[in-house]
Amino acid sequence: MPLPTDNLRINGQRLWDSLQEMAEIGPGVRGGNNRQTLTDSDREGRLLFQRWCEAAGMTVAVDSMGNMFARREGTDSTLEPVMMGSHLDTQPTGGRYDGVLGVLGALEVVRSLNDLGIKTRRPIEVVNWTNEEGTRFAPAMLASGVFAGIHSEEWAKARTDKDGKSVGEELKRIGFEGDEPVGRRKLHALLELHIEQGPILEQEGKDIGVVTHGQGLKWLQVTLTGREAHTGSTPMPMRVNAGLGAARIVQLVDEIAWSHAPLAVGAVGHMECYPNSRNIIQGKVVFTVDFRHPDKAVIADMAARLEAGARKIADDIGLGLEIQEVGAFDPVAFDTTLLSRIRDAADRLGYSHRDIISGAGHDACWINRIAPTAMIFCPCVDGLSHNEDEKIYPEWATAGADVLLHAALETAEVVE
Ligand code: HGY
Ligand code: MN
Ligand code: MN
Repeated sequence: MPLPTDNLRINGQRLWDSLQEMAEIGPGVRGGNNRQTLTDSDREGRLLFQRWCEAAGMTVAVDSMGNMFARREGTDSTLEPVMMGSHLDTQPTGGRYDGVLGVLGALEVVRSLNDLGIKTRRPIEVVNWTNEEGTRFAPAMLASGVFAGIHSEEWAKARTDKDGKSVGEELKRIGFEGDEPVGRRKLHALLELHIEQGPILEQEGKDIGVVTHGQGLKWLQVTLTGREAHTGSTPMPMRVNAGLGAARIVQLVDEIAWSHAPLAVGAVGHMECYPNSRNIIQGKVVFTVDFRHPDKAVIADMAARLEAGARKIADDIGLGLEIQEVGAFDPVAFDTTLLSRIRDAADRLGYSHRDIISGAGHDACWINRIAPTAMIFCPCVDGLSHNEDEKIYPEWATAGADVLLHAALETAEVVE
């Protein structure tokens, strides 16, 4: 259904300025961001977001997992809202746009509706989900997972960071443990704008990615236990080297992923070595294997082969081995009605588009379990993300938010 004017657009300059202003909070060391969840800088970013939302005439509610919901009333406030949003937390060496574009792009949609004097039948809510990244506290998409009924609130609040601080304690400390019980708030639909974090859209010269699916993920935390000993005086046959075991398992992860080319991916991003002294053979190594694929059976095969292979490597060296699943979600298929609206909006606005599968996980993957959900991608330079050099162009952000505006308006129903 074409809108009263097909040419409704957001204010791209205002969106770009807001993205740059938010990026000043929790700066990284090379121009990106280090605004990890539930840190002081996350609190500062949340407060700025809240001020902006209130200045746009919205009321902001916070649930017991710190999820923030900025609400713009519709003409019928009894109807379930259309939600748009993503996350403001970043990786320790993250970029300015991963997650943030989805939150501030949604805020820009509301700011533009205010400018244009457009009313909608359904309320609209802009969302900031707590701990999407899963870097400080595993797993990723933690609070949207509690909201969707995947994790219990108690289990989620007990997750601890490397210093032993818990999600529950840190939520209280930064003043974002809201009164609203997580998950009580209902929604009609969710739309999430996000950067692609991959190379396809830029390589193909496409403005918009219509995200039809999200691939599945499995995080396996491996603990290898050997024996600390002197690196100089201990004969090779006497060594029980946890570091050697870790190196062989990292190699195995790569081989398993390549065996399911071209779609499978596998890597070890997190690794802690103990005691991590130059002249002590590593006594313990803890690391997380990250496997992903659009097919659930392939993920299961990769995990099974990893466990069998790790057992053999540990036995060959004489290491203790513990493997614990610390994150997992199945591949998701997003809502076809919302996807059609996204394609139609891109066509109406003159933006090129292609269907695409998300390589990264997103809060939308969990919310898709409880309400119609879809995602919109914009390109990113060289497909680079989770790197301070992450880069997008203002026109890419504008195109994504324009499409979000149109898809949200069709879903929230414009009132003449
Ligand atoms: O790991 C992910 O895919 C997301 O960036 N948290
Ligand atoms: Mn993200
Ligand atoms: Mn991310």
